[in-house]
Formats: sequence, structure tokens, C-alpha cells
Amino acid sequence: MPRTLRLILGDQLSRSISSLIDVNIVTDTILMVEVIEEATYVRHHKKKITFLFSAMRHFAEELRQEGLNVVYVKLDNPENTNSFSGEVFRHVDDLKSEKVVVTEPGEWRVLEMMRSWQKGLLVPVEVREDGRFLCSSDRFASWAENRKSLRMEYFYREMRHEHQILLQGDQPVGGQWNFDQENRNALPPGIDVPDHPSFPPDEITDQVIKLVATRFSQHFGSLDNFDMPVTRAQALNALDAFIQERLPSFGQYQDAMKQGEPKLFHSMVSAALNSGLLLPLEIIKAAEMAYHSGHAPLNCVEGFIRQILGWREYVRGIYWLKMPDYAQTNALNATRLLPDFYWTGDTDMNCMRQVIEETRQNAHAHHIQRLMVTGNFALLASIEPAQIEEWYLAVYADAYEWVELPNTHGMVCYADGGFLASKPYAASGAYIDRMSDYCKSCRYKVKQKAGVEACPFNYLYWNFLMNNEEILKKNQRMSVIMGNLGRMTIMRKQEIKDDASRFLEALTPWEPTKSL
Ligand code: FAD
Ligand code: DLZ
Ligand code: SF4
Repeated sequence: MPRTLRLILGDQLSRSISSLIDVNIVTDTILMVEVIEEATYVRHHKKKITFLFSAMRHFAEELRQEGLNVVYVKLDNPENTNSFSGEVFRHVDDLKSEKVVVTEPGEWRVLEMMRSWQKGLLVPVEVREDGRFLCSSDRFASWAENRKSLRMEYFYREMRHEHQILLQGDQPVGGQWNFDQENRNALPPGIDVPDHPSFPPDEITDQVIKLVATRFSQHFGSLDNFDMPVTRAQALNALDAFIQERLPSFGQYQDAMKQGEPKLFHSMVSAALNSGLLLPLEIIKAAEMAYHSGHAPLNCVEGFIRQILGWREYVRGIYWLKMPDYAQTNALNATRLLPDFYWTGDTDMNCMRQVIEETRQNAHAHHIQRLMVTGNFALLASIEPAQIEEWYLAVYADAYEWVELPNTHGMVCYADGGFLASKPYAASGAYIDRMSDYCKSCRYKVKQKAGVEACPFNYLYWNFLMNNEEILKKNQRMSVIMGNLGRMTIMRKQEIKDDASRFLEALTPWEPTKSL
């Protein structure tokens, strides 16, 4: 057996990962490294780094308990070269490895890095497919081939068939594939949200918190009250609490937002899932079982499963199908610099302030907060895609480029010209008012359309449609709203433009050299 060096990245913390499948307890070494290059290529949230380093250290311990040889390089190890490449080369040399095995990464940048290793190493480098996903990149490419439109809904139906999820024969249970019409409610008064489970830091996490507080003090985010699950056992415990307590209400309140309740009925599994502590199929099966046992209704279970079996696999498929060119498109020619309040939270717009502050606290915001508050603003204000993408990649504990980029570039910015989303997710203040209670505590008036007191989302929305009229009027799904724009008087259009320029020109752009 060749002496094999098996590199495990921070988002590959699964015992069943392809790079470990044939691990030999005698000849092989598993290498895990904490490196500055990964922690700073965007300035990740302090809690994201803490979560990942702690989860990595716990995973390494579990492998050691199995008797496997693990070399774990901590960030403060003086010999640490602080990059994946540096550490692989150093350890191949030190350990006289005869082969390197790694599972493909979640970012194009790192795949390019891995591809370059073979040139510098005299031993073979094997990059294996990541079998944790339910649709391989090749399978997605064959689905996408010769299709005019790559709508998620059709992909999702094929995945339901392929993995035999919520099916009766070859038909969907309940007679429909999608129950979204039951899933768009605001939160009625008096609804209690069950407590989310909390996992206080152990000694390993405490050490990481100290390290991150010293080494990454300039990064965005609070380290207070860290309580994320950092082991597989804790992540399974968190999943179980979701299935028991929140899944039965997940569907109808999935799009709701409430001040002071950042997590609502969401699963909060994304950081554990994307780092490998949980696997997608086990989450899907647990939800499906809750339907079959009568514990949770179909609209909730189907809605939840669609997010993981549908959206999650779909955005990954798009990422690998379209990269690296995908990241370069800018269909709406958006060029504005990111306003500094994305980092400081210092804005009078209450919805933005709440979501940014919760993001600072938790390294998390739920989907509609990301899409229809911070994302909607970025779209309406024509923020350059790369600027807002960097923000999303840095601030969320679940963010890796394969999932962050299609959501931000495609869904939020419409920068791919409608490849992923059939129309821009643009909305005025009325949407945020309908789905949240933010507007009640805002200095702006959501019902007011013009002037300094008016909700900025209102005039920015129409200003966005005017600025992009030539492109958007070709979109069938925008025809009603573009018709309304067409009927607007010149005076009203001028009023919108004046309000929008006054507001946008007053924004302070973020200076990347500032500390956070
Ligand atoms: P739930 O609401 O409970 O949903 C369950 C799971 O479904 C999630 O954990 C996730 O794995 C999956 N899911 C749901 N929506 C999506 C989606 N649109 N794309 C992919 N998976 C989805 N999700 C990430 O995991 N990482 C990201 O970096 C990320 N960036 C985003 C950026 C933007 C601009 C937007 C609009 C969405 C982004 N999402 C991202 C999707 C979604 O917001 C998060 O998956 C979700 O908020 C995680 O919380 P949860 O686990 O409680 O999710
Ligand atoms: C996000 C991240 C951070 C902050 N640090 C590390 C690290 O020190 N070591 C590591 O192996 N992985 C880290 N990661 C996750 C990687 O960025 C991720 O594996 C790649 O982006 C590929 O998806
Ligand atoms: Fe946001 Fe406008 Fe509502 Fe204020 S009034 S919270 S800015 S939507």
C-alpha cells in the first residue's frame, strides 16, 4: 500500500467523505490544517472561523479515537506555512508520502489550486468526486444539456424520482410536487417560537474563541454567546429538535420575518450541513419520516425537502456548470460600491439594521432576510455584484462559494441575466411590511412613496425598473409591472429619480482598509 497523505478541508468533516473511504490505518496520514489564507481571502465572520476551527479540531479527535493517524496543524503552529499548497507540499516531504488523495473542494479557486499540485509534486495527486451531494456535477450537466431553460422546479422533480422521496408509485404524494401556495404567511400575533437548542463551548471551543479573538480582531462579527453545534452528535441533536419542534410549522412561516426572532421555525442546519457534520440525505429522510408518521404536514415537509433536494443541489449544479465565467457576468451593469452600513449596521432603515445586526451576532440570517432585505437593497441600489458577493461569503457561517455565489450573483443581483432566476427578486417596502413587523419601528414611512420620509425601498424600486427598462421589458414575467411603469407620468418619474439620487448619493461607500 502506498503511504498516502489524505487532506481533509474544513468543509469536509464527514467520516464517509470519498477521500477517507479506503483509508489505511497503518500506512496513511490524514492532514488537517488551519491556514491564514483560507481565513482571510475574505475576512470571514469571527463566529464562522470559530465554528469551523472548533468543528475541525473535534473531527480530528474523533478520527484519532478510531486509531487513525492525524496530523492537525493549528493556526499558531510556528511551522505552519498558512496555505493549503504550502502544507500539502511540506507534509508530502516530511512524511515521505507516496500519494496524495483529496476530495474535490467547494470553490473553483481551491480546485485550481489542487490542479496545480501535480506539477510541483513527484507523487500522484488524486482528486475525488464529492459523493455527499445527491446530484454529481456530471449528472447536472447531462440534465442541463440541450435545455432552453434550467428551472429549479423541473430539476427538483427529477431528484424526487431519482432518490424516491415523497413518491407514491411515480407520482408525488398529495398529488402535487409543490405546496408553496400554502407557505407564504406572515407570523400572526401570539405565535410562540420554540427555543432553539444551544451548545455552550467546551474546552476545545474555548481555546478557539481565544485564538480568533486575538488573531482576527479586525474581522466582522461578535464572538459573544457562541453556541453552535460543533460535532456530529450535537448537529444530529439540533436536527432532531428541529424535526420534533419546528418542522410542523416550517412551511407556513418560512418567508416570515419578526424583529428579535432571527431563527423562527427554520432548521438552522446549514453550517453543519455545509461543513459535513450532517449529510443531505439523512436530513431529507428525517423530514420525510415526520410526514409518514403524521408528525408534520405535507406542505411543511415538502417545502423543507425542496430546499435541500431542490435548491441546494441545483445551485451547486449551476456553480460547477458555469464557473469560472459565471462570476464575471454583470447583466444589469451594476457598479455602485457597497455602502459601509452593510458592515456597521449604521442606517435608519430598520429592516436593514435588524438583519445586519443579527448577522453580526449570529453569522446567520434566514433566506428571506438575505434575499428580500439585504439582497433586495443591493439589487435596487445597483451594488456591483462582486462587492455584495464578498459580503455574503464573509458574514454567514454556512457560506462557501458553490452555494453563496449562485444565490447572490444569480438570485439577488440578476447578474447572470436570468439564467437562475426567471425575474429579478425586486420589491418595494410593501413586501417587507407584509412579511415582517420591521416597518412599525422604522423612522421611514412604508406607505409614503416620495420625499425624505418615504421608505427608500419604494422609490428605489421604481428607479431600478426605470434604469433597467430596456432589459426588463423583454421579460414576460415583468410585463404587468413594466406596463405600470410605462403609464407613469414624466413628473412622477422625475420625482422618483430625484428621491433615488438624493438617497444614493448620500451613502458612504465602504473602505476595505477600515477595521470592522
Ligand atoms: P432552512 O430555511 O431551514 O432551509 C433548510 C436548508 O435548505 C438550508 O440549510 C439549506 O441547506 C437549504 N437551502 C435553502 N435555501 C437554499 C438556497 N437558496 N440555496 C441553497 N440551499 C438552500 N445557503 C447556504 O447554505 N450558504 C450560503 O452561503 C448561502 N448564501 C445565500 C445568499 C443569498 C443572497 C441568499 C438569498 C441565500 C443564501 N443561502 C445560502 C440560502 C439560505 O438563505 C440558507 O441556506 C438558509 O438561510 C440557511 O438557514 P437554515 O439552515 O435555517 O435553512
Ligand atoms: C472557510 C475556511 C476557513 C475560514 N478556514 C479554513 C482552514 O483554516 N482550513 C481549512 O481546511 N478550511 C478552511 N475553511 C474552509 C475552506 O475555505 C473551504 O474548504 C474551501 O473554500 C473549499 O470549499
Ligand atoms: Fe425597511 Fe422601509 Fe419598512 Fe423602514 S419602512 S423597515 S426601510 S421597508
